[in-house]
Amino acid sequence: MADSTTVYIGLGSNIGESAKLIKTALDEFGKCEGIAVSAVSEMLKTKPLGPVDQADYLNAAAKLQTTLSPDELLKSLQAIETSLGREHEVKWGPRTIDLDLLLYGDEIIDRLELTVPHSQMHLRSFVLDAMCELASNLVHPVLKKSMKELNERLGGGNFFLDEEKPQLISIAGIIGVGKTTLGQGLSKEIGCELIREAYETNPYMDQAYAGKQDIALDWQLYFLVSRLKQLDRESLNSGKLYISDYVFSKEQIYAKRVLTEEQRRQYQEEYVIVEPKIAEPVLVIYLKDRPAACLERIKKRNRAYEQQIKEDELKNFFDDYEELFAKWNNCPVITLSLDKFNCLDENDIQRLANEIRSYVWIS
Ligand code: PH2
Ligand code: MG
Ligand code: MG
Repeated sequence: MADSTTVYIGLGSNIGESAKLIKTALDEFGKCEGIAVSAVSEMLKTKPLGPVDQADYLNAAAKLQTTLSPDELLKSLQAIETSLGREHEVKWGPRTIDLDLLLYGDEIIDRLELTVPHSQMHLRSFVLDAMCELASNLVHPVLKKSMKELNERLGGGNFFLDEEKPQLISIAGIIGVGKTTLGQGLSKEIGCELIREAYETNPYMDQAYAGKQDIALDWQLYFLVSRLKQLDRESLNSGKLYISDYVFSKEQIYAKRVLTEEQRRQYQEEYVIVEPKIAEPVLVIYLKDRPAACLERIKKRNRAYEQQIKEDELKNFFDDYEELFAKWNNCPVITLSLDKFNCLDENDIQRLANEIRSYVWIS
């Protein structure tokens, strides 16, 4: 097709004979003047995303060549939806066929009737799995990351921007990686509250790092209570942005590493009461650096109690964090390697803040 644009369409159905409906929609594309289908992903059965209880979906993506403008193409998609029995339905509700314009070349369109790239495609594994099949190296024009990279952030999960939740962004990573520095830079750039780990007030830090095993339980329980005070979902506002310089899930890492078996049993009794009350992050920023480089930073900032820390201990925590995020699918995770990102560079902070805006609900 002369002077055509490459576009990607997301297809979904969970009413009627979904596989047949998706095939028919693809046939209809082919019949449209100015549209040619050049590739189609496999159809994937996916759990329904969103607040509505409904049947599983079949989802797929298609690559098209078109000479139509974005608005003409949108009209064609809507006409095909209507011809296949799509009715006016509730938001997030079940549908016979849903045809979403995901990408139109590398155009960025932000109008009431049409947003391209699709405003939540980067939050949905059922979209990015299909996109990876068709074009894993294709770069998202707003986020400037490949489909593959965006998909890896989701851990197989599907998410949506939920204004009902506190918009908590948690920064994770081992001691000395620069979580607080990043949190300070980001909270200033984005203009939101920074929730800082209460280690200065924890009266057990010195003894704990000096290896006094009998106070380890008090040490960890102090943190547990302070996390609850800071991250109790009742005390955070829905729709409001917060950044914390730690991720609550690290409590289990520390409990495993620093408590004896008996202490851990006692700790766990309190943990199961606290854990359900804690606001889950809507986004995690996982900061990564070599343990040796983190040890250098620890020496430089020279907090007395931290000077005992050995590289081997940092390596253990590094492995624990890697394990945690290898199976994490509670929210998207943006992983930053410090060989490519500088927490003190304003341009790096600005770029990251812009990316973050696509992963949180902003009024
Ligand atoms: N579409 C929705 C709501 N939820 N869930 C899945 N898995 N796939 C969809 O295409 C989908 C959904 C409304 O458009
Ligand atoms: Mg849709
Ligand atoms: Mg739609």
